[in-house]
Amino acid sequence: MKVSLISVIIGLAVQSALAAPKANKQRANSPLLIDPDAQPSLPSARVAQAAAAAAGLNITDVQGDILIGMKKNKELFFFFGIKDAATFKSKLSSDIAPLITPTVSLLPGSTPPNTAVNIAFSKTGLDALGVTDDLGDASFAGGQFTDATALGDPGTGNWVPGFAGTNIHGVLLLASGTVDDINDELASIQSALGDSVTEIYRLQGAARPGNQEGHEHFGFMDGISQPAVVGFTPNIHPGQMQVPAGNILLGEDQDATTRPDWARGGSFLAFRQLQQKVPEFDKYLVDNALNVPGLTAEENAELLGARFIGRWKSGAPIDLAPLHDDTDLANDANRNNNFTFDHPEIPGFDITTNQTLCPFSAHIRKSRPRDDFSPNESVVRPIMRAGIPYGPEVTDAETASQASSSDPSLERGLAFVSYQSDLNTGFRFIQQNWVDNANFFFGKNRNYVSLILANVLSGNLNSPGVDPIIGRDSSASSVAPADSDRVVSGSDPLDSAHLFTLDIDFVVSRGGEYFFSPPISALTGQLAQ
Ligand code: N7H
Repeated sequence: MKVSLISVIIGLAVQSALAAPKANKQRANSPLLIDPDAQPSLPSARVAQAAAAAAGLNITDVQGDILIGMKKNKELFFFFGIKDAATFKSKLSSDIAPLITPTVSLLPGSTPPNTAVNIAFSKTGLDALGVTDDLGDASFAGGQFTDATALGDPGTGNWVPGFAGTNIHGVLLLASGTVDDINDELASIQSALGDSVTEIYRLQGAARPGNQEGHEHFGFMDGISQPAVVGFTPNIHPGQMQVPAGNILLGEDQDATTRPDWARGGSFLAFRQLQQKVPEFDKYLVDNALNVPGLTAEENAELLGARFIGRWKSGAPIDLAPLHDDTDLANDANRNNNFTFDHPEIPGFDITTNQTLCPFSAHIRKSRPRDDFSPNESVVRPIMRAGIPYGPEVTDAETASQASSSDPSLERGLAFVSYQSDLNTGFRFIQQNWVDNANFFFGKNRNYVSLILANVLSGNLNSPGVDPIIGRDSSASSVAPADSDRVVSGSDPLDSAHLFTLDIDFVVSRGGEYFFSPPISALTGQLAQ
């Protein structure tokens, strides 16, 4: 049965009237963290400690960045090489380990440091320290440089030189309320480490200013949908994915891989510097605005952007607010994740064909397909996203020319960070098998979504295309060159067959590296020996 846009919207209005009461936020108490309403709040130190104790999790040994999400105000990534392993080990144990901020110190109710410090090591970094234990992750062992084309990058020509190779041994992550405080802390760390390390590259991130706090550079609120980790987040919001600690932390509950004992409570950190072409993205939306009756041209351009992402700029999901942004919905953590892409309450709605509400290609549907893998989201690929925007705001000159400046000091984007216990089933799987897979549902998981697949095969549906934001088809024998056409369907709510040809990469990979963020105890133990 065909369902009109209008009947779908009426069905949604009924659902919205039955919405749960608004969540009460527990505020973070430090200028080093932001806490926008749309993001899930952190548990208090007391509540998290009780949950952790019950689950056998030691959150005073887990580094602070891993579980708190995209909440840093200012954050510096300082990438280094180790020149003198013996001195570095000794300083790591005596001077650096005491500075490392555990999870519990960043939670409401605790006394946070002025500047939080975390540290993580690449495979070549562990090798340099003489730590050769197998951590059980082939992608980590191989490093990101050799993984570039598998991730859809058009080679490594656009990579920051420091990332192109295997010279980066580690990264220090410093977060604070001000860049000055970060620089002071870094200076004292550098003075402690002396010549045992050398700087390879640094990237300064910052939450965007004013009412854009928490929004990434295209303007969309980020960090809304994060997994609730058993033993850390006891209060789960409706629609939040609950995952065992072993999905994010090595050696914890339901981590199926054998790990060295000393690595328990650590996590793999995928870092990517992702440049965002903001004026070009905005121009594309205006030039290709939708044609939904009753909306202005500007609203039709905004709607196309929202359908590329799957959320409005406020963070409201289009699956619940299909035609207009809804800030109240966005800011209510009890509602802003409470959707599955399926709508049994709407008569005749068929999740396998109906893209009226959210396209199959939308960024959030590609990266978390929810009920497309029904029943009960059976294929879970949890990652804890912990990135931060970098670079300045768009200048007036860029807005006027509708093009990003070539001035390197004006580069902007997302310092993408995700934590997971297995790169190949976490970040890498999402990027390769869902985001970069133009056929998405044709993939290895065809049995889960066989109905959708059947619709595509029988010609009732177009191939969804790659994720319009970060997807680049990597299935061919060689990856397509930068800015080659990417074709996306489903983005027009009135005509899902309408194809959008994206002739520019809105997001450009500048490279990155895979790291292991060890438990704090390892900094004075295994890594210092
Ligand atoms: Fe995405 N964006 O603004 O377009 N992302 N992302 N991401 N992302 C999300 O729910 C964005 C990137 C995920 O559970 C939102 O938090 C940008 C990579 C996942 O429903 C927005 C870039 C990968 C989710 C963005 C970028 C992911 C998610 C909605 C790069 C992994 C949660 C807010 C410049 C391979 C999906 C939210 C869920 C959400 C944006 C990168 C994954 C607005 C600009 C590389 C799993």
